[in-house]
Amino acid sequence: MLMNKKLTGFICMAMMITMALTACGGGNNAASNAGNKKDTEAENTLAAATEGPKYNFRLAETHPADYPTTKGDMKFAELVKEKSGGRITIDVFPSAQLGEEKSAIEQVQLGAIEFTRVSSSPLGEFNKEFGVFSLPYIFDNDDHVWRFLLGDAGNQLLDSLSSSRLKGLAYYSSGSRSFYSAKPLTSLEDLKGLKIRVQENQLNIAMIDALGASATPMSYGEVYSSLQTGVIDAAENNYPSYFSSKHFEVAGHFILDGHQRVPEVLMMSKTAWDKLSPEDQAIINEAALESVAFQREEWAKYEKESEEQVRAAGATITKVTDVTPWQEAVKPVIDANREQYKTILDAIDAAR
Ligand code: GTR
Repeated sequence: MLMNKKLTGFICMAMMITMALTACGGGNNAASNAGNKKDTEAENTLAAATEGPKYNFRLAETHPADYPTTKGDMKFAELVKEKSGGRITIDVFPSAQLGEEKSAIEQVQLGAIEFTRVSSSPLGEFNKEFGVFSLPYIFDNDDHVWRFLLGDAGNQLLDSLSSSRLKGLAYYSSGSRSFYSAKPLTSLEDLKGLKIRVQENQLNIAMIDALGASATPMSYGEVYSSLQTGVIDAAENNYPSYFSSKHFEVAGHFILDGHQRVPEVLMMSKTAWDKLSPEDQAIINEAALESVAFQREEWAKYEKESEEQVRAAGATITKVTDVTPWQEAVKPVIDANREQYKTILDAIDAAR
């Protein structure tokens, strides 16, 4: 960060000199001298980034290559390569090739894999603070989530990952999660007694219990066959995952209650991070943050497209018009955890 600020400062200064000389009628020579200086500074930036050790890192991703989180990862890798003058490369491994999320987090903690993009929900088992996102109905909408994530509390939360041997880099969009099943789902009552797959986080079990169903935590990759063979009756996710994983083929009833908004997290192994120079850390950090806007755009497009696709495929979609009974049913889960998450919940309320 320091180096880049300094160099960006030089470039700005060079640009100001150019503008000032031109405005004062400094003539072509003066302007082009300043222009030369600017070119030299820019070359220096690149030279400084290009010098130093070479790295080839790996990034573990659960989703396939065309999914918005994977596209975000790839944008991140591209920016890192560019900013380091090709010195730091990151190979993105999509479709859980390096393991399901829980295992990816463990490997990143150990430094066996340098990067991963995972959901906050399984991450909550490695860093309690992240459990907050598994509490149901705490956000009103996507804007509310992003106001929180981009504020101080969201940043502190990312920083808190260092105590879990992880370096949090950025959040990505993940919309809201709702239930789906092969059985008709048109009201809260329909969930009663169902075996519902949840992400691997204890709070999800409490939430499903409170809704009168029984929770089966399992990894994402197992859900399709478990729905197909009847090991579970239902699952829950956002439109993009419901579509991309083809769960809609084996669970064609989707009820939009939007119980959770669980952001995605891009992170690095703390062990690998600590070995980097401050300049390289700055490159990684900047690239991660710059990739967010791109991921959010890709998300918005894909969310719309996946809704259209599952509707076209004949899925039955029910919108919950009054979410109050759902919120009341899960209130005991919030009450039981309010104290533990008080500071973060207050920050979430303040971002409302
Ligand atoms: C998706 C998320 C994945 C994974 C999956 C799941 O929304 O993007 O990282 O956590 O949910 O339900 O396991």
